[in-house]
Amino acid sequence: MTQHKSAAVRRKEEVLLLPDVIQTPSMPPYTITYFPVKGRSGVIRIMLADKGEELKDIMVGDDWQTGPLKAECVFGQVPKFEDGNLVLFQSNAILRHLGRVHGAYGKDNTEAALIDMMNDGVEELRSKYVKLIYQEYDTGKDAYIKDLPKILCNFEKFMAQTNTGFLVGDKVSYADYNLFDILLNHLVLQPCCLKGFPTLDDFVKKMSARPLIKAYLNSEDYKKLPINGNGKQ
Ligand code: GTB
Repeated sequence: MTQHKSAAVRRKEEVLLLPDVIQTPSMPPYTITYFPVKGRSGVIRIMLADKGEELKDIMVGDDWQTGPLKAECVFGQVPKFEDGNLVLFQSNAILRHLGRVHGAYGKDNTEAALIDMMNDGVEELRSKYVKLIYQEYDTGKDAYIKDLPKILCNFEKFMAQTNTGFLVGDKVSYADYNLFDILLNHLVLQPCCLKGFPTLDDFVKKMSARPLIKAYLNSEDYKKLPINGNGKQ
């Protein structure tokens, strides 16, 4: 697959070419505009932390509906993500962009297709999770937790069969970051949810131990953000 360079990568390369006197010490990072929660920004934050990339935050409040941002959002929702002049909405499109730019989209079209497939599976799980959290937490949590093993089993089987510690191929992909993020949410919802899923359990441990992810998970930046906007988790 062709690897496109992000504006952040290009800027780093350009700065290296500049004479010392006009080098600027701080380069503009990627920017995310979102509510002050992990939500759909969580995986983007984890992925960029693992890639050693900076992320500038623009936090929006509940009053965002009345300002100019809402109209600017292509689908009326955040996150909004900026990579130089490129402005993206839709969290999975943002992940795929970062996957292409940072070499986390498989080694060929076959792997890319399988990575997309697994990410669609993660999105289905995330959508169910969001519905539970925002619409039926008090009435639906027991049924959700009862049903969860059926869904986790699909990821467990697929990853066990890949047998590399990742969903597809032998390198971390954008779908791995997405699975990792949603599994972290589920470990808060139901701490024992990975019991009986040794491959997923091992995956979470290994992802958590990647040095830059470990540092990020231990940081105030990570800890200060609640998972969701309504106090439920
Ligand atoms: N399909 C879009 C995407 O993937 O980016 C969905 C974006 C979306 O749902 N945005 C919500 C929004 O803008 C906030 S994320 N709401 C304001 C509005 O519609 O006016 C809500 C959310 C919280 C937590 C999780 N989670 O934990 O996974 C996911 C989504």
